[in-house]
Amino acid sequence: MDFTLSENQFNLVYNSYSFVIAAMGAALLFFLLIRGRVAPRHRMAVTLSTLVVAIALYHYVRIFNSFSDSFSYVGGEYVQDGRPFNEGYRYVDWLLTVPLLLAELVVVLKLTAGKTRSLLVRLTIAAVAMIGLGWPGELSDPDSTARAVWFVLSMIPFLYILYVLFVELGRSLDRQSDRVRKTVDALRYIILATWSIYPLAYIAPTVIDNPATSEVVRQVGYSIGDVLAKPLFGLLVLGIALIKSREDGYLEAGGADIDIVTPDDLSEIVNN
Ligand code: RET
Repeated sequence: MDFTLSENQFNLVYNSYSFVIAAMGAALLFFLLIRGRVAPRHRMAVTLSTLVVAIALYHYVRIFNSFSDSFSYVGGEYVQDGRPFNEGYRYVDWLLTVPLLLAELVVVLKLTAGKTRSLLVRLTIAAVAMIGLGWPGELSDPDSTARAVWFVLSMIPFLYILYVLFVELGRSLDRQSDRVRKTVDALRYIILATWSIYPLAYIAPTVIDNPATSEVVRQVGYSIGDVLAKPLFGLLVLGIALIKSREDGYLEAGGADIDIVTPDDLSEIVNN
């Protein structure tokens, strides 16, 4: 659907993409630089975070260019009359990164091999289903029944993922130390809060009548979600990997006493 954005609306979306690119790039460098401070047996989680932000960095450059190319500046406004904006980059990005994000959380816990496998398989299938079922709805008309049906279908795997994280993962936490358990507990609430941004942004075109406003809300919403769900989440998982490294007695010269996040910080974030 072609529409027109005011200069401020266009810039808000444009700048939010630019912000995400900077955040992903910085996170990529940070995860690469920090990995030596994590004990080798806990590095897999950091490697997965590194991949996630690298994949997102690439896709956001594509999204940014596709968005800019679809508009021309005419009479003080941005008219979407160019090449169609390709939302597909976002879904391909999620298809790759959401299973990796869930894997981060699972592998950092170092559960038994059987439990890890079973969680990874089920969470990956659910993540792929959630995104695959959301995509056809994204392409359909905002007020169509089709969009509502795809939304509901996509919510099923979404709720299943939350069930696995809150109920099943909860049961496997008994063997973790107090600090790790508290951090993981907070992390699950952070997933709940940040991942809920996506379905909300998705329904923006249905609940907001003005197509320009709803497009801005959707794009900025997804961008905020991506910064919280990828770099921030990666930092929190890194926090767990560092706690576990220290619990295992891994001391790296000069690097033993950094604390990215403490369980106290996390409970503060969650409680506020
Ligand atoms: C869709 C479609 C509508 C229903 C639901 C959705 C959920 C999307 C989610 C995406 C999470 C993406 C992340 C990306 C970060 O890397 C597909 C919008 C429930 C939860 C975490």
